[in-house]
Amino acid sequence: MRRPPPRPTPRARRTMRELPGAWLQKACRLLVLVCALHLSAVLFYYLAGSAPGPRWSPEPAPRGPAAPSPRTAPPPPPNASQPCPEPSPRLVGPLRVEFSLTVNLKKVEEENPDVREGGRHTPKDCKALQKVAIIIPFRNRDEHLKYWLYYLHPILQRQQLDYGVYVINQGGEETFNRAKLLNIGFVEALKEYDYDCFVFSDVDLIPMDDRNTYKCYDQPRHLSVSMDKFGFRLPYNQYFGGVSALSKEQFQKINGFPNNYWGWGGEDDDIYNRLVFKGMGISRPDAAIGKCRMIRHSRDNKNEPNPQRFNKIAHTKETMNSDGLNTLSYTVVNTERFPLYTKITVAVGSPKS
Ligand SMILES: [Mn+2]
Repeated sequence: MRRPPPRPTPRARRTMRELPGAWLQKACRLLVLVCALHLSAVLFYYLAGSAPGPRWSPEPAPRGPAAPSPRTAPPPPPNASQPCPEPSPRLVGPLRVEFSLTVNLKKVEEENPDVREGGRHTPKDCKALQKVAIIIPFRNRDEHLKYWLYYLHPILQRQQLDYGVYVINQGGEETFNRAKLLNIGFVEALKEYDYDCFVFSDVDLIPMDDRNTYKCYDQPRHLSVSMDKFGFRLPYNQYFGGVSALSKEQFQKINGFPNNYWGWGGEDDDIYNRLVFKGMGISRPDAAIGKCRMIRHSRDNKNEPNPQRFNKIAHTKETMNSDGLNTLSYTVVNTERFPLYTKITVAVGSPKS
């Protein structure tokens, strides 16, 4: 059985008759009251210096290992004679890396006041554990270099390294020769400072975690172990391309890198072979810390895949003692000292010479 709908009470009937004017007025008054209450609460917390909810911060909150808050751990007094602690307490862990922003080098200079002319930096508070020359083989990649400088200078300073940035620019129009440029960087950097470690980095690779320290280890180090380009994994176990670090001794032990790989590919495998033939192994960070991004680009002119590379890699053992540091010949065309890097333009010859 269906019950008849309840009849409105007298009070309800009256309210309905007053609608809409009076009812709306009541609702508005209530709304204003709530707003005023909210505003005064916000004002109170703001003045008390602890606004509820997340506070805006100019930098992404550091994740990863504890970056000591200045309140709990005051920085030690500057003492440049004390060795820097290991790992650096200034590291923040994973970093956001993207290439959509526009980099203004003037601004990067201002943001890195402790980088000296030529792209040099020495920690103030402690004595760096290593003197690191960063060697970047280069030609016509100024846009990529801007990103590299923007991201790497802050990272390298947090890693508390005594470092210098050397961009080795291949002059002329001959086919690109990455490994020879790296050899030249080694020799030229040593003319300037007593470096004990050399990081060889492509200009388009940015680490995504500052715990991936750009320094040398007991064994030659491969740093770019999980690149976005390869789905954040090693393309193959012997891969030694991208970013690597060798101490002065390790580099000299293998007679440097080959000078005869013209065009793209193979030189990194030759370097790997050299290390193995001299009884060394590869040291690597774990896959999470070793993540890095490569700036997307099309293949450069005059850097076509080298068709001879497979044949050459097969003969590293016979060629490594007669092709390398001991046969390196080139001419420096120009040395320019910019605020954030030193650019050395060189003539490297041609495949036939
Ligand atoms: Mn690339």
